[in-house]
Amino acid sequence: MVVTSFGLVLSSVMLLPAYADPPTRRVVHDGPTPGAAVDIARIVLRSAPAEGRKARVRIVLRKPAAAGDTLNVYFDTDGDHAPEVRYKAPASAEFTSWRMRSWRKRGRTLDTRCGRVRMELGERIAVATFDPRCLTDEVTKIRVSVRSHSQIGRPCPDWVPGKRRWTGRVLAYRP
Ligand SMILES: [Ca+2]
Repeated sequence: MVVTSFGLVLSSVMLLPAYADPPTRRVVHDGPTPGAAVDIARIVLRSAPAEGRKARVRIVLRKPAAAGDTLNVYFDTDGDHAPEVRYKAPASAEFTSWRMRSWRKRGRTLDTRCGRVRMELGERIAVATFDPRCLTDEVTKIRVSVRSHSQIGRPCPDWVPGKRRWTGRVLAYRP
């Protein structure tokens, strides 16, 4: 994790009045993180295009993914601080997803119909998809937190937007 010189760069929608709906896209830039095994440059969260479709998280790395590099993508769907869903994806390997009880405590594994994440060796961009209805039909807003680490040697994590911190919310579905 690093506190970037830019702080959290949220999209210009912050200028909207407080009563406005959340936006459908959030971008968080993260400055270089010295020592991070998998240095995350940027994440982009987009609402699902329509009900029945999936929201999308694009994760841009500073260098191509190497063996052992792993992404963890956490989703908040109910507005409280704890995540409800976590995906874990080692580079070029199958991902696993769980229902979460807290940041650390995993519950049952989730059906892949909820969404997926894939990071390919040698690629700088990874994409996660998420069905906002994965757990309940009542989700109207979502937000994410991304943690990278290495499974080889020291884990050296990088968190965006920060350790156990969330992006701004987006609408679950585009209006
Ligand atoms: Ca939550």
